[in-house]
Amino acid sequence: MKNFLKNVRNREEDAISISVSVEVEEELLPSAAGAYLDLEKHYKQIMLFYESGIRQLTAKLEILNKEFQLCNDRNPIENVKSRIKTKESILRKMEKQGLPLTFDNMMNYIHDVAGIRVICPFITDVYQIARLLISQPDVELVKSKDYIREPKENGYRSLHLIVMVEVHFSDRKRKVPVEIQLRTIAMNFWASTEHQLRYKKERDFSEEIHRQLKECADIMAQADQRMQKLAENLEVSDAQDLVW
Ligand code: 0O2
Repeated sequence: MKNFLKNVRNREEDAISISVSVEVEEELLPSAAGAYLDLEKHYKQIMLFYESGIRQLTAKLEILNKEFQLCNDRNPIENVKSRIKTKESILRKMEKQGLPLTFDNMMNYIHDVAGIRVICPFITDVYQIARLLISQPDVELVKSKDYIREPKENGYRSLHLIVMVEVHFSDRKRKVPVEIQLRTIAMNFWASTEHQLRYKKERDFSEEIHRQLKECADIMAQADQRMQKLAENLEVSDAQDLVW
């Protein structure tokens, strides 16, 4: 009995919200277990909400890619990956922002619980796909950060969008926030490898390592520019599309 109680308590602490407190007095066991089950169910419902937003947007991206392929004989999207942020990562972000750990705060202030990464061959593809997506009536742009035009200090490049996408559930229509990161293959090569080396490890890199990482990012950016020029010369892409 004691072990079971301990188990309930540990699993409850793992959960995202601390707004439901579970008593661990032995006589309160039935309601404690009930509260835990409710919490689990609520969490699953919320995750379904985010998962549905991802599905809706990935379907749109697939359609855009196929349509473009039919008209232009090439794919502007190399690949699409999606993820739901882990509970640990959500909690870390909320704690960092000083937010009380409640479902409401998660849904109102953490906009990258659902994330999609879109990898494109050319820079023009990145902007074109982004524009086509947000021009759809059921996709609302909430925020954008153009780290391609203004790369981060360490050389990170990507176009970040926070969008609200409409999803129809059995009884109502809801707007789901999703973060979309769009970048070229070269930008993704840098970001993925740099992530392996450093991101989130909070490891202190020497000035020299920073310099080398930045240099690699610049080499990738130069390669992107050259491929972009080639694509324009070969009329595979249009410089007019370099607009956000
Ligand atoms: P993960 O594992 O991808 O989820 P905001 O959301 O606007 O309050 P935030 O969260 O700092 O502020 O957003 P920002 O700056 O737009 O970037 C967040 C995400 O971009 C990160 O998510 C990474 O995916 C990616 N990113 C940003 N900077 C870097 C970088 O220097 N290197 C790499 N490799 N990726 C980067 P998470 O939540 O940190 O991680």
